[in-house]
Amino acid sequence: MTTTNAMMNSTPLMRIDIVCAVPQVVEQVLSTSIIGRAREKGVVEILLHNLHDYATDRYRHIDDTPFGGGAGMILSCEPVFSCVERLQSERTYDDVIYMTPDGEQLTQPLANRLSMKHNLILLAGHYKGIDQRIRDVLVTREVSIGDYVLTGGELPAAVLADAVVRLLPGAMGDAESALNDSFQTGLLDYPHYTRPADFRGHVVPDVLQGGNHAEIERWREAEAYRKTLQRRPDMLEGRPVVDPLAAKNKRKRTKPGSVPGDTEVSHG
Ligand code: 6GU
Repeated sequence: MTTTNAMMNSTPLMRIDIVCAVPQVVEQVLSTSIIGRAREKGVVEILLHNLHDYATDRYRHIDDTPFGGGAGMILSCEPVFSCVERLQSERTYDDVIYMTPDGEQLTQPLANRLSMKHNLILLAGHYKGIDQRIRDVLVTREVSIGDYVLTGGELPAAVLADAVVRLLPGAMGDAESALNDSFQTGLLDYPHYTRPADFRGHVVPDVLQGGNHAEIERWREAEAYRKTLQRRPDMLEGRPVVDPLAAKNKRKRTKPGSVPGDTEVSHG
């Protein structure tokens, strides 16, 4: 796709600065597909900063052994303070987010809230840990992408950026509006099919091949509900029990905001 001037937003809605040891990993992921196009269109500006560029010794070391002993290397204060303070001298940041498995878990409501911010710094460690003083002084929020451990914060930073940027107005076409995503609707997604209608005897449900849109909508909601009940009953807690196939007038999918703890996205 080519980017025309008409498509360019003069000021991006959001700027994300990612501070890490291996920017190539993040750059690759965030240059592709919807996020890559959002950057081309000027919806978001994402800048990568290599901590090695802020090292003070000639071997560009950014880590050192831990006080008190133990295995693994610890990301040092100097390169991180130097990089983050330089950024902060140029603009005000809403948050400096440290990606760490002991942070608050990334959920759709958190992604929604972060999508309302204008300037974010994402800090990714790549070692056993980072000097606690970085967390005490610079970091305003700590986020994990789930209960498992990765070798570095680069992929988590890319995951967070992806989850947030796709919510920005203009990042996706209206048809794919992020508001219809699982976790925004409060239900898991219904099954999708495309041609052919019969693939090696596996057939597409009849209802989808007919043109009755109300019926299709009811089928999709019933399937979404069934899958959610089966796989994630916890998501249905506090939600009125409805049988979508029986509820003729109540065809509307649940709006974002109706699930406890959920946050409606409105950039208006
Ligand atoms: Cl944010 N960082 C690392 N290193 N591992 C993780 C994570 C973050 N979230 C889940 N596992």
